[in-house]
Amino acid sequence: MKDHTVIVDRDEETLALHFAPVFNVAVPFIDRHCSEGRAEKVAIRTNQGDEVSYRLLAENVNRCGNALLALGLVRGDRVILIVKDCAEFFYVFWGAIKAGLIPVPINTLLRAKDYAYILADSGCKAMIYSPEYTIEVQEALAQLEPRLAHSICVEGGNNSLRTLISKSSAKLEPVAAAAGDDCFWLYSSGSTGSPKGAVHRHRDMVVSSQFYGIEILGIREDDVCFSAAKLFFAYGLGNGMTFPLWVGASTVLHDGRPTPQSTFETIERFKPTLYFGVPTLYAAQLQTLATQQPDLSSVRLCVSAGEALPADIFNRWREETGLTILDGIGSTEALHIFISNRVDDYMPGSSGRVVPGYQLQIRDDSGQGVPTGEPGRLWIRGDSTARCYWNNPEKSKQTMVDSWLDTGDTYFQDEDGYFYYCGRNDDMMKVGGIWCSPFEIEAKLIEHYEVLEVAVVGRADAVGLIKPEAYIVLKNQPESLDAITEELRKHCKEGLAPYKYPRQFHYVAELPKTATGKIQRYKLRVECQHID
Ligand code: 3UK
Repeated sequence: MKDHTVIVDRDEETLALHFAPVFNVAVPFIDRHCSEGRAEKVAIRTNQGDEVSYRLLAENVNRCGNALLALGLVRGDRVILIVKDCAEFFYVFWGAIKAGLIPVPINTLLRAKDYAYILADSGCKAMIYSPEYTIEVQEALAQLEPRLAHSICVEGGNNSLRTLISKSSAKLEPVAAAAGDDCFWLYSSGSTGSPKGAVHRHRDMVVSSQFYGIEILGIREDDVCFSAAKLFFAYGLGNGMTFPLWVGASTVLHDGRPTPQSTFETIERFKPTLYFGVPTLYAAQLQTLATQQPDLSSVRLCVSAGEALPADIFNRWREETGLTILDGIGSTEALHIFISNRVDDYMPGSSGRVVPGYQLQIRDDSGQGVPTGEPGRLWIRGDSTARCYWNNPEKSKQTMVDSWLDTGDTYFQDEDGYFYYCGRNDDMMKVGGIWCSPFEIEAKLIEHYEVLEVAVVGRADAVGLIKPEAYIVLKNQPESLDAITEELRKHCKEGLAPYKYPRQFHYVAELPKTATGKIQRYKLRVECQHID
């Protein structure tokens, strides 16, 4: 086998991938397309009007890799990306990998405090950021001790990434890596508020592209992908970058907020064939469809993940658009989707069946498999799962056991093999497909001088999607509950990522607690005593 190649063995039942002993994943994802005759094909289109061919992509990946090496970075050094969806995201991500560095894309919706934590935890040597995030980034850098060696803005000025790229050579030899070597990290939120870096290997993106991208989506060279979920999420990274690059297809990037308006406009303008959303966005888009009829005729298939897709949204979307939404569950640790519905085999309200290449087990509290129909904790095994959490042996030991991964989710499987989501095993919730820790929102609210005690829980809205709600014991009876609510909402929005504020505030005389003083959040989900 030649260097950097993958051989796919597929029969009816199983799928096996064989990697060359010398394997840098940037070669099959980026360089291969030029040698396979796709150099002039458009790889990336953006809402800013950019068009990047596979040739230009390969050259700019090399330039970017050279620019990072010229800073003095050495093999294994981490490069943080706080970068919006744009072509430079691709250049930094793949340039780093090709040069033997570890790219670490992070959520661009976070705040200075979160960035400071991740910058310190990762021990990164460089950080690349889009100009939109300058204020939060500078505040994070000011908190860092020792100072970060290199922070580089994508554009503007003589030291911007664009300038560095333009001055660097378009030739770069890939670092000789192995399929099992560390390649990139993705941070996942923890219930106690500190994100954990999931360490992924060179082979992982190949595995998810082949197993989910090709086997489930049937992605082909003539597809055009558009992911409303951003590239910094493992979900968006697969949808909007790795899957299209694996088969030489095209991707459409939008650097703004995904709203019904912006997503419909993007679909009409760029005519994607595969559209990737999250349940809250599908629900909002359905509302818009009541008054507008965007042309969605280019789309052959829709995908949903991040949180469970209610059957009602699936059904109404089909009625309105004629399109099927494939719900599937994935995770940052698994890299992408491992249980999914299929075009010719789906069950509304279910996550579907196992994706080829993965194994699943539903276990009871003692670790034994449960009978069909019984809920239990879902464990998965597959070759795309993270090797460990960076710098966190305790959490790694609990979560990654004998090549199995604990998803933290409760599931049951029915007689026909469909898997049904029953909830998390911790207090974490998904809001708009993004992690939200109740403890983090509580910590913010308790900072406010009028708040004595607080508990935050997730509650399903009218269409069955979870939203955070706060139960608050105030120190003093306020003159106006509306005014205090407005103030608390503002307080949250200023100090937390924008999607993390409570949608409802309930004022209560006391919170339900156990004998040992632990708040009983499950009781709040059921009922509460209002004083308003
Ligand atoms: C929940 C779902 C029910 C579940 C992700 C697709 O969401 C992704 O990764 P995260 O690390 O979160 C993982 C957790 O989110 N979840 C995700 N999808 C579903 N619950 N139905 C679903 N369809 O709790 C899971 O453990 O943010 C999704 C691809 C890659 C991903 N990283």
